[in-house]
Amino acid sequence: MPDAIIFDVDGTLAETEEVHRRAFNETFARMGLLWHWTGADYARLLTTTGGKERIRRHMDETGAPPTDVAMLHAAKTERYVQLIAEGQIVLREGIGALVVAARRAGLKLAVATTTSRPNVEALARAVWGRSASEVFDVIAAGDEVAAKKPAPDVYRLALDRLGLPAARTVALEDSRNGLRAAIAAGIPCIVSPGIYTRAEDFSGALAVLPEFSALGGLDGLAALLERHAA
Ligand code: XBP
Ligand code: MG
Repeated sequence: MPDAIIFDVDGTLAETEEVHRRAFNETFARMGLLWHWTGADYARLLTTTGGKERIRRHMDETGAPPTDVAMLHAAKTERYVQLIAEGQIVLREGIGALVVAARRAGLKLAVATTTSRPNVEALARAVWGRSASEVFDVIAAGDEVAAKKPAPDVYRLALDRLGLPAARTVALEDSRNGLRAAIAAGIPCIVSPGIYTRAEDFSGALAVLPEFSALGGLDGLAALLERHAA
């Protein structure tokens, strides 16, 4: 059994990306920018992790006039938090049960995400009715590290705060960038792709599952890790 499970947030705990996309588009319109990201645009842009980085890429690609990215992104976060609070989202299949079982078994729970802390708080409040720090022992967020996924920084920060070696933990992810980040930090990683990441290459993953419910709970998780270690 691992000592800790480290969860990605967007696409893993819940299918949040369409809420992110809506928050981006509503914010662009409210700020008077004639920008709009369709689902196809967003699928492409998502390979750049981080909202601010994604906005900068859009400006580079379209030659849009310079915009205050930090201000724009802060407004997007505010809108995203509102939308999540309005109850737009549910946990992905298997996540709720896994969190309960892991807590009961005394495992530590952590988050390693590209998104920022207010978005993790909003999600925890909406789906568990609790603050994120009541659900997770450790939260490592994108704005706390120098480089976002696929860099290992946010996973290393989570390990540091857990006080555990990588091999005693397991990561759950939905994307290739997330998988690469976990692997680069030496953490075994299980993937269940989300709506935007189904076609990605997950080589190096311990397992690729249709949903996290297919893991077979903590026993299934322990069996997978044992096979990996053998
Ligand atoms: C998810 C992301 C995030 C969200 C937007 O990556 O890339 O950027 O799309 O969040 P992962 P912010 O699930 O691999 O962590 O706008 O708050 O950056
Ligand atoms: Mg993700």
